Amino acid sequence: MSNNDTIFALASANGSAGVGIIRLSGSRALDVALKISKLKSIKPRTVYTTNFSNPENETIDYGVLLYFSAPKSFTGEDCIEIQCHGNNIIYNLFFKEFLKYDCRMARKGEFIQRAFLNNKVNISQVDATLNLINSTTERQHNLAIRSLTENTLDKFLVWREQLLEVKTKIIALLDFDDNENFDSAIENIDSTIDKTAEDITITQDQMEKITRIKNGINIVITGKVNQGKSTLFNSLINENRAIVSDESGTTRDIIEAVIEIAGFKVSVFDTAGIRETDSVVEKIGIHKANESIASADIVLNVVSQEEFLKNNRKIPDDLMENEILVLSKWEEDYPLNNKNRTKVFEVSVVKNTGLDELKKYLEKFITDNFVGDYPPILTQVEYIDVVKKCEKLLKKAVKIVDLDIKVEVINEALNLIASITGLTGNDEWIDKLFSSFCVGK
Ligand SMILES: Nc1nc2c(ncn2[C@@H]2O[C@H](COP(=O)(O)OP(=O)(O)OP(=O)(O)O)[C@@H](O)[C@H]2O)c(=O)[nH]1
Ligand SMILES: [Mg+2]
Repeated sequence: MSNNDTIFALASANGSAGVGIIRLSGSRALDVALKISKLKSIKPRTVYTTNFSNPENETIDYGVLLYFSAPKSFTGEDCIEIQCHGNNIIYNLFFKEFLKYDCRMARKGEFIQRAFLNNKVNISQVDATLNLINSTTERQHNLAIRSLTENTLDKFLVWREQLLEVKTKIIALLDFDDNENFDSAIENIDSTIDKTAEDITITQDQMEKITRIKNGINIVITGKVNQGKSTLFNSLINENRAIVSDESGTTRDIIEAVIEIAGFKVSVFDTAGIRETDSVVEKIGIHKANESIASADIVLNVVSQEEFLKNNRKIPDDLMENEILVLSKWEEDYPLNNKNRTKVFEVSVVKNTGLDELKKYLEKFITDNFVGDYPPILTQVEYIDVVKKCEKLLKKAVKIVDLDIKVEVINEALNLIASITGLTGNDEWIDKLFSSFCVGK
């Protein structure tokens, strides 16, 4: 397989539809278009309506043909777009013809990869396009469309500038170490490093939040066995997904459901009840439950009224910041005297009490924590890793007295930033990024 191949794919979704769009890109695209259409010549950016047929003159379909000549096309190569009737049989008949003319089916993301290699889009636009195509909520769409129109590399370029300035200043000091303003120069350098590190810290937090908005905010329901976790799960997602029974240890595995709260994509997880058990399967379930708590944005700790009254009847003071105490099966009158009431909800699914308050609180929690004026920024996990490493290096650099070592560490940070701003397209994770696209993009 080579990058000189002429590639084709369905650009619209599979299956029956009013219109289906097929794309061809590469040096043979125009020739193929002339062969399968009845057209004598094809001018760029002109709309043609034509019959499409095979060499035996059997009609494949009737539709629209567009030609975008290189380099003024999406991929930067000669591109043909065919708008036909939306139907898999028709698509396959077209593909059979293309194969005869030595074209091949595109790999996932190959069109946009070619656009990237031909400098038609930068990595920031690739990332934003992927987010746009995959967005399922308005918030995700909003972030993606902003990233597509604004430059998500800006932040990295600013940091690069600042660190290059730091580097130049350190080198100047190395050359003239009898500089009478040495101390103030060092102070100035360190303050720039500090400022950059601070900005990186803030941005890193925003990147994590953006990733959450993109991938889903996690709510994990946990607690001992038989507390009504699965019942709560079913009512939060408005569907009878998890098995509910009065048998302890009903839920063994993690069950996930995706819902939308305040315009955000939210994944709700029901987990195995925590208890001492000899069952191997249940133990695995409990282990998984504990793991999922670690990555939760919100933990719903479910304790039934019976369990609560049996124990010390006290609401713990040490609820985690993201922990909400759900006092379930709360059907007997029992007044609670506790200061920390905002994160405690008495709920009965049977009597339908407390649920609305809990849902409202979840909405508020998510809105307070995730609505923000985020800068357009790259969002792949790999970028966050780079930013984290960079932050660490800068915090280290400020403390280093030896100027030779200091400049070395700054250089390391600069190289990390360059690994993003100067991407060449050969990097392994860039390949991963392109393969996250569907075939046809
Ligand atoms: N009275 C009353 N019963 C409830 C309520 N919520 C759940 N239950 C009952 O409590 C029992 C246990 O419910 P589940 O939702 O299966 O509890 P769980 O915590 O998921 O249990 P495990 O999966 O075994 O850990 C079932 O018989 C439910 O019908 C409630 O609000 N009121
Ligand atoms: Mg359960």
